[in-house]
Amino acid sequence: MVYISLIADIFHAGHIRLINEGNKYGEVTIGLLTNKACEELNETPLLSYEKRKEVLKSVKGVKIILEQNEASYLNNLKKLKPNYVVHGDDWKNTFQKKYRSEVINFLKDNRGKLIEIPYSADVNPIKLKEQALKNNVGSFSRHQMIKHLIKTKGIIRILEVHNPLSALIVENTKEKVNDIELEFDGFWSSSLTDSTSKGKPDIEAVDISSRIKSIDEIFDVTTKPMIFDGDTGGKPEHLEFTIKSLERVGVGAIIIEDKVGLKKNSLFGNDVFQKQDSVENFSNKITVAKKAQRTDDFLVIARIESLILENGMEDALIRAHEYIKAGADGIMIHSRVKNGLEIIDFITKFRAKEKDAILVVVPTSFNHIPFDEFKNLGVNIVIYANHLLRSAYPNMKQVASEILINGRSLESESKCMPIKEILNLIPGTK
Ligand code: SPV
Ligand code: MG
Repeated sequence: MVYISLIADIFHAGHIRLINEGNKYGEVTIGLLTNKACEELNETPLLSYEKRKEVLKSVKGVKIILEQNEASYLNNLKKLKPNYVVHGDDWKNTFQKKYRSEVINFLKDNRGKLIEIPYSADVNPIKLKEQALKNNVGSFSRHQMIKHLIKTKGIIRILEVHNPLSALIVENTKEKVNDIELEFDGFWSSSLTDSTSKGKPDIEAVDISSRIKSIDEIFDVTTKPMIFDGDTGGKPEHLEFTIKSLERVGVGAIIIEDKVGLKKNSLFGNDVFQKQDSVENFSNKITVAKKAQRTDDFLVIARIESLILENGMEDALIRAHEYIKAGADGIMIHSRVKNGLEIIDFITKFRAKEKDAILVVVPTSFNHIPFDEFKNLGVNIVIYANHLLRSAYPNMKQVASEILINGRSLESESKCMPIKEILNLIPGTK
């Protein structure tokens, strides 16, 4: 028996070479990685497990396909006791080398052998996948991706965007950390940064048509999914139309907050007058929003302002359970307490009772808490809500001042990207 472990999301010649090699030694069993196992490898397949299996079933030389439910091969190897495992030699020097060592040790103890074939450098699955995403190939389209990503990854990272250029930064930033390629999972359309970039206060003064036009422009040049900051959601009768418009353009989720009257930004706290809605009214708004959506995939997340307005932990927890009862897919809990104890207290108490509801945090004040800690606490979405606008503004302001002070731009050049770079920034400029 020959065991080959595959994700086989985009099936290519490299897979065929592996399977052909396997057939030289015996009958090939494929351990097809489930979405959970893919997540351990930081991979999010475009295609569902069933679709990937369907393709593999028709491939010559594949005898059996079964689930590999973990990134580690050990459970399947113990069950199957194969004589051979076949793999590309690319895993020797990546974070997957620990799985390789496990396989080698197991086979040594069980009189098996690892066959490694040169990795096919002519096929670049990452490039293929990027291309596929750009062309909207795959089982999931943009409006479904927020729900799908939470289901497969457990937790996702979202970064604020306020125009197409900032969205392209979020779209394309990738960093290898401890051998794992990291990127943001999607965009946050922030009411704070969308209105600020338009020179208006964050008081629902930018109307929904303008907000949606901005999203359209962002979606023209990107592929990642978006969560929309819906402020209070307005009147329930109006919210119905907002939800339908958001779904139509391809937004995956809306977050609405339980405030009434003239909405002010939460980070002001009680320095300005802000009032929380009643549980009954806001629950009704949630129910209306859920009824308005046309697809199964759109998420309505209820944002609780009890901690921001110092109405207490008890109030926040009661509201969380009531809002979920009213139909909310999840809760966003906001807090201004810098040391993070309040937010951790809420998360722990909430998760003790609500196992499945989506939980969202916005670590602007408690910004020392790392993503992985939120992951361990059972958070599902971490939104970095305003950082691209806040980081761009100081530099622009300083350059404007310097040009006045110096009567020329020479002194500011080091703060500016080279002209050549900006000319080549956007593909298709030339
Ligand atoms: C936003 O980004 O507009 C938000 C989050 O609503 S916060 O500004 O922290 O209230
Ligand atoms: Mg907002």
